[in-house]
Amino acid sequence: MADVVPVPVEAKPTGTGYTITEDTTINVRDDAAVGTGEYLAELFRPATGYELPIEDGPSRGLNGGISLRLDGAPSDVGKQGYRMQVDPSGVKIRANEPAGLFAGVQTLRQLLPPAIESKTEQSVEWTVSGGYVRDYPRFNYRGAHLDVARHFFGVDAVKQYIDYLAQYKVNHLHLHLTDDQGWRIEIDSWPNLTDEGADSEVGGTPGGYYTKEEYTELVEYAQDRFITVIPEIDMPGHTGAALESYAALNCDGEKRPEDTGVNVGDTSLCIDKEVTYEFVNDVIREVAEMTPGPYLHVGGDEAHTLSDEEYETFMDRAIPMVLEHGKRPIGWHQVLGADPPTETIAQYWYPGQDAPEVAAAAEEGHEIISSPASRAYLDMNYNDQDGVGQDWAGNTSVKDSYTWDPGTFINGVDESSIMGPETALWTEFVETLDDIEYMTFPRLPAIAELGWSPASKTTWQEFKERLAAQGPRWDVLDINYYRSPQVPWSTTASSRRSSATESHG
Ligand code: TNX
Repeated sequence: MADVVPVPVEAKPTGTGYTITEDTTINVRDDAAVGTGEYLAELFRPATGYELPIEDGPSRGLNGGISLRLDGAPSDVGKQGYRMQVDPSGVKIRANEPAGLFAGVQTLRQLLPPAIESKTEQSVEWTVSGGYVRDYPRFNYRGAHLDVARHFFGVDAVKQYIDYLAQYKVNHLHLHLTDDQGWRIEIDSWPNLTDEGADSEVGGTPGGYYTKEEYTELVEYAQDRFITVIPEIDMPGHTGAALESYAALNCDGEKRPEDTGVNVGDTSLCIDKEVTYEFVNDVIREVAEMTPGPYLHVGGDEAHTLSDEEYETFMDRAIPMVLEHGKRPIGWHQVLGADPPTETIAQYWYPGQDAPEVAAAAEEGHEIISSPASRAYLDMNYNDQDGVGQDWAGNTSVKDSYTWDPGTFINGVDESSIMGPETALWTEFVETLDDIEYMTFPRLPAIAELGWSPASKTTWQEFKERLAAQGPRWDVLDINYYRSPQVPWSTTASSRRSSATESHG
């Protein structure tokens, strides 16, 4: 029970456990739990080679199997928590809501040997150690951002990322869908956005975009894992791809040239043109229509070409459109400069702890997502040698990403105003899924634990041991993780990168 990440609220070992065998069944009584039962069966079938049929009805006899039920959980585990009991008669997971069962399944997965992650049958004794777990999150919101604009990542790569988030109980995926270098989401009323604005990326390679069907496929894949997709349409700055697609959106009436560089802050929609607001309204409407989740992110960062008045003029019109189309607006914390309505959530991203404007906004009732670049930016390099990212917020070691408190990081902001932490992975220099994995592991699990586990249980000394125990799982999953020297990885564990360089000499 000791090695689970994020560390559970309460876990007590109690002797003899349960062994999954070819006779094990998955028992599900509530319709709302069937999806999670099937997810669990699909997760465990390849490595065990067992059938693991889903049965409805009470657990029978000594081999009670794995039962998932929406009753019998203590009320203090809330909507996302669960209770789990493991003894020789079986594994019982109980929750108040399906999301809690899903969280319990992720814990169960980590209680089995790493070989459970294999896609081929392994001959291993599948014993879950005996014990009792009671667990629920510290923050209801635990997010991860992925920039698919600077480099485009297709449906399969994003699904893989979603699986990684699910594994560590992250429950929001923020997709940065538009920027200077590419527009990545189909909008019917403005077709040039993807006909012209999607065919390149940083460095001049081809790029791409999601059709509406593909976006919906991602949203549903995430939903099945209790992850809410948050689409970001970054405005009024970071709009080079839109300005490249439509001459009318430019103040000078001329299309902006394709942008394959990494500059920021030098583009903006034209604040004084009415067509700008028709465009913004159409885009927000269509994105809202294809997004079942409650949030829509309007970006709002680094509009350096605009005066404060122009910025405010723009946000005064754009933010109400988000509300009119039924979504709650989120903006990077600069959005607070436009004094938006209090429903607007501000995502804090500067590296430091002093942000008086954010503290004042929290005081007025705005909720805050905590993504300080010095801790939560997965595109920062680990040190001067390791990483495929940047260093403007400083190098960020695994320990740096773990040793902060999302609830108290911003001076003057009370924990009650913090929705939760969110990692950000900007992809100017992140080009492949291998790169994504290298920057994400092990820092995303670190921040996922800060988002889920009680602050009293998150000490670096213990965490680095738990993290080390994840290494063999990542090896089996073929994840290209960074073998930080801060973490006492077991000597048998080897990442793909190091096994390629070390063991074939
Ligand atoms: C700042 S963070 C940006 C992004 C860059 C990132 C690189 C934020 C809201 N804006 O446009 O990609 O730095 O780390």
